[in-house]
Amino acid sequence: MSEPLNPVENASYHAFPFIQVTTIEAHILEQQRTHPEATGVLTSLLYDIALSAKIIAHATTRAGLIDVLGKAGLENVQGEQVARLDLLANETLIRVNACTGRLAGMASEENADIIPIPAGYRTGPYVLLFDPLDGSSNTDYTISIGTIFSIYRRKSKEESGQIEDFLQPGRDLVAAGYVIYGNSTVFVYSTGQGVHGFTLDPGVGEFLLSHPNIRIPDKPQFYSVNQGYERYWSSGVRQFTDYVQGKTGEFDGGLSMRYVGSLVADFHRNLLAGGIFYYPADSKDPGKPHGKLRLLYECASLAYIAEQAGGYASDGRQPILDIVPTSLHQRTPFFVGVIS
Ligand code: AHM
Ligand code: MG
Repeated sequence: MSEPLNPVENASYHAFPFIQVTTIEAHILEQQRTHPEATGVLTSLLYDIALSAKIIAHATTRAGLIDVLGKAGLENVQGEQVARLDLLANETLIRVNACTGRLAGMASEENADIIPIPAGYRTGPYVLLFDPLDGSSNTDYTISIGTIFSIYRRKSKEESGQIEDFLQPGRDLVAAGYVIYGNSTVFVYSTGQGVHGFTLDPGVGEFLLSHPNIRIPDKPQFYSVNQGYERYWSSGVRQFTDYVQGKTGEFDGGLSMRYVGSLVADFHRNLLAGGIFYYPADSKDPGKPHGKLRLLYECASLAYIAEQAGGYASDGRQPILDIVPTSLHQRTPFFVGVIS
């Protein structure tokens, strides 16, 4: 029998299994090193988004204790009721990012127009788009919600960002990601070099690498769709649903159904466990013939993450990343995940 290691005499002894601790900042810097031409602006911008997420998480985790629940009594540009946490998350992202000199402008699901950089502040090479608090109809019920973001390089030469800087196809994304505020807060991002996830350690206030190189499993487990709207679907979407339910003989009797009603939560689960999320076009509301989800604030970013993780995303006809947007708040049918 071999002698137990003596921690004093053996440098290789560890009381706990050795786990490398990587902060999000160290990870982004490491990825930047593979791009010698990088200036560090993108790295700092991603870190600013992580800071915004910490501030938002600080509010969401205390939501029943501080006065942030309920509706704000306003309608947004989409004609939807704005939750007070929507406003808090939106204001946080705008205030953290407006004056850093890294952006030429921002666009938010909550704002009708481009959010300019305040007069007197420097502008930068990127534009930032976000859904500040996705799934906010769930905020009052302690259900997971999230932030979704995308970053493009500006195209225009003017000082402040122009509409063409924002209406870029997902293929031109420089970086994208999301934050999920669930039983823990997890930040997932990609700069085109795989997908990486970080869990917020609230004790030290840092996002630490917890999910390196996420790959979506080839074999789907779940399908996620609001089946309450089935009567408004096309026959094609109904057939697709029969298929994922195994009614046409696939998937050993069918996939299991999971639907939270927070896109970030449904997407995150399916990314890690394997599955498909869809929000198809429906005839429920003649004002929204392309479904509910927004191309620029929700779908392009998650499509980019899905493709980087080995999955796909489509509007039913073409890859989401190939769609050239024509307006800031345009909606699209969305099918994302893996089906094999
Ligand atoms: P939001 O950005 O205003 O929260 O709306 C988007 C949300 C998604 O998170 C979710 O997938 C969808 O709306 C749920 O809609 P529905 O209640 O119609 O199923
Ligand atoms: Mg949303």
